[in-house]
Amino acid sequence: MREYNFGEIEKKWQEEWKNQNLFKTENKVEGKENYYVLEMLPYPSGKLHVGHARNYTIGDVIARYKRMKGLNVLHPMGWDSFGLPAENAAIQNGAHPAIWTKSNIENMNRQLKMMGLSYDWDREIASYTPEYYKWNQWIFKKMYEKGLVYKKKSTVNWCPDCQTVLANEQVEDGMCWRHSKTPVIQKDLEQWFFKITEYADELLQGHKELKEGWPDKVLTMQKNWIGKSYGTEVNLKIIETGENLPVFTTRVETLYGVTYAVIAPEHPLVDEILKVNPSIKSSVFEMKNTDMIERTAEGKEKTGIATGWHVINPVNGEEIPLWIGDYVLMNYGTGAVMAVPTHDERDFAFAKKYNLPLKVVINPIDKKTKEEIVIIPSEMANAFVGTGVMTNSDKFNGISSKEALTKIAEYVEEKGYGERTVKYRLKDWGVSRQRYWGTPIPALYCEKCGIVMENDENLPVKLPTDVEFSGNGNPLETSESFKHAVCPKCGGEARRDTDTMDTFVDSSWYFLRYCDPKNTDLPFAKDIVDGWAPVDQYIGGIEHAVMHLLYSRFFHKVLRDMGLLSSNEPFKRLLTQGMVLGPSYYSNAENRFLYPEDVEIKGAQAFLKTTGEEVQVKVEKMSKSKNNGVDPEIMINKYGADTTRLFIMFAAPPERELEWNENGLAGAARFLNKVWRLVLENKEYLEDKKSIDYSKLTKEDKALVRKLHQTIKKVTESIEADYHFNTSIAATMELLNEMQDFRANILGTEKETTESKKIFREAMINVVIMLSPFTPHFCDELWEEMGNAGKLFTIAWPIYIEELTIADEVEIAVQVNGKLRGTLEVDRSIPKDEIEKMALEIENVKKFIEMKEVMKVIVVPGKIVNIVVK
Ligand code: ANZ
Ligand code: ZN
Ligand code: ZN
Repeated sequence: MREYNFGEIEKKWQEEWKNQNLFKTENKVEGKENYYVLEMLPYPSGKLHVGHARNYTIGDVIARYKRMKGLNVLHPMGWDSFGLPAENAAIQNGAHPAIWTKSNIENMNRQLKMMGLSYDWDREIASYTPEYYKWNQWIFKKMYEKGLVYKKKSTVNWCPDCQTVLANEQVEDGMCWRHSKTPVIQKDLEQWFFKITEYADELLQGHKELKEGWPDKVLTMQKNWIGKSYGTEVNLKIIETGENLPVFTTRVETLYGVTYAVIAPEHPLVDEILKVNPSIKSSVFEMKNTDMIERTAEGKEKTGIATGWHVINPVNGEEIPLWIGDYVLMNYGTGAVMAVPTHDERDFAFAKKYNLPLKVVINPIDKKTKEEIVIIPSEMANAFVGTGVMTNSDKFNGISSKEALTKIAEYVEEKGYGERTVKYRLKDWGVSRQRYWGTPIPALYCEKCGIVMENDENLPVKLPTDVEFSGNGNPLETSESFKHAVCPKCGGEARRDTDTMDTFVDSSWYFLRYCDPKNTDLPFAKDIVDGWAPVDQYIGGIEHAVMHLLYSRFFHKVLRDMGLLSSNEPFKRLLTQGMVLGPSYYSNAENRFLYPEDVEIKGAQAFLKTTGEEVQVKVEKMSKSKNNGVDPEIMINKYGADTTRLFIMFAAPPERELEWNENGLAGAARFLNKVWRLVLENKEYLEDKKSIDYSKLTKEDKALVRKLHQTIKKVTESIEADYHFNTSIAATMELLNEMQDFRANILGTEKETTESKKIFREAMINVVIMLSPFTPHFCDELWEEMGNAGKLFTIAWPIYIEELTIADEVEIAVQVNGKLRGTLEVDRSIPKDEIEKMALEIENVKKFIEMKEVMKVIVVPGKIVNIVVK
């Protein structure tokens, strides 16, 4: 018998599948329903990591399974290939980002092919190609025409030495990543924004449609991110100017307790104040330059500046001081708050620090006595944030604070002091990036016409090649050919926008482009996309719960409103895969993470080979810094793609964490070898191809038939219910054990019948078919060994017969007047009257019916016999 040589087999089938164009998908196939399965497209960093391997294996198993279930499956792959790392590489070693990116894609493409994934490579897309980014520009323009794109000033990180904008990840401890001694400052620049806030409510409402198919935790994260708040905007009159200062509060019932007001350092009023009171200029400047992450960190001490100005609380006419505070954010609410230190933690801390007055307006109620507990402000150690009874609030005294929330809001509206509003935490999406490796923004600036979008026929606006990657400034600004352009409107001279788009734009609609990847007239044709969208099953990491998954939903809705497609949501079902964990080894003596090859493992302990020191072992998320990652390519070379895939699928359900261990891989390899031998050593049983005569089965035959059908059922149901592939594989392993027993104890013995052989053949066939989504090369090879043509990818998934999953022998309870008097072990096929006769013959039953009249006998087949006597 020949050995299972995975290297040879995997290469052979990968070529065969490619030559036959097996995974090519038509947009429409008569009589087949479309099914779209998609894995999040990777950033081409250069090498596949184990998280990718897991993600794509999950997707591939689903794609293959659905195809075998008779669906027309779309399963594409592409490259999220714009972004910072390519540009950094260009700055550091001079290679053009395109060259770096292209070679990374080539390597990862080769690695993906090693895994035997069923992608339709004809639909491959890469976002860095002009054929793709042309449509980013086209969509940007359409959004601009619809008023969904606009420009406004916004704060960015700026390195004075690089003379350039830095991404958050390029700021390290407040310093520039390239200039460790240069503090990063905050600078206001005109930036492009997408008006995602216009869809805030629909993005929230849309959760109803996703409730079934998306994990709760992702919906919750999106809900918090959108952050809908019902509140009231109250106008405080500024004494110095006579103008109104609107503040947003969700707790208007505390309005009588306001003792000061605070505005954000970016608030437009600050400039006016500085004109009159320039002495606070430098403190304001300092406050503004602390980066947002630090400013809003929880538990951070709040900083304030007294402006010397005052505002009036409209409900009681009190004059209260106006402050500038770092805990107030300009881009939420109105950028100004009414402070109630007695009932808000942040205000309390601020008031204590700056000695501002406290005024209690809500007193708690004692739970037992139901009496009001009067709070003494000077004795407060914390703010009282609960509900209670109103005090110090004029005509609202004595009512509950819950009731006051509505009453005071109504009063404020009635008096014209303000009105009730809804605010969202969600902010408009800033898409301008001052860098090269992205989609150029198709805008121009003309002296005469102002901002003008490039004409459609001039799209794409291509990235120029005459640029310098010096690390200083935006490389696009070094290209004269790019900067100088013709105004699309008046034909005069115009300056091209040198910003490029956030790469999240690329990934917000790529799943639609796969449907119609070669379209040159439109991003995609409506009828084709409507045939596929929404994606039936999307698979990716939880780290994309908010931005990518929210931006894509926004784009989908915008494109729908432009009439380009019909569905409301991009992804019907979402699976967020768990992390891959591996053991890390940490040496206290050397104060570093060790490489696995430097440690010796003895049971649960590990020792540094060179010194014998016992080192710490921890199972944690694989990462470069902990030296605990595995390289999927090395695993595939060592064990084969099929074994690697099988291990990944068997070790944990897809949404859970997966602990990588080589023993598990070895176990998967052993199992495949067992299947291999079983098939190759028993080919003789494949000869009789006649169908099974189920009336001629022995008890042992029946047991194997039952196990087979139970297994098909289990495997199918585990896949259907949340893709619990580990259960599917475990069930197949059990079946294999029974087959081995059957082979040893029945076949070739006097117990063997013609039917036994046919049953064994049927089991062999089904094992190979059911394993094929997991280990496709291996199974195609066995399938060929078994004398079949055609690839398993195109074979129908087996169907189980419910009847055959149930044991023939059933236990029936026999009752006399409702009391259990005996049991019967009978074949399920025995008719009712037979069972009745047998029940009446049981010795113990006889005792209870002796001398009595049998009124009636109720037989519930397979369950119970009740004899009613008088
Ligand atoms: C007075 C008050 C009294 C408040 C009280 C709370 C408790 P959510 O629920 O998250 O929407 N706030 C408003 N705008 C702000 C801004 N730009 N920066 C920082 N804080 C701001 O939060 C709304 C509450 O957060 C508002 O209600 C306001 O403080 C504060 F006992 O107003 B509240
Ligand atoms: Zn710098
Ligand atoms: Zn012009």
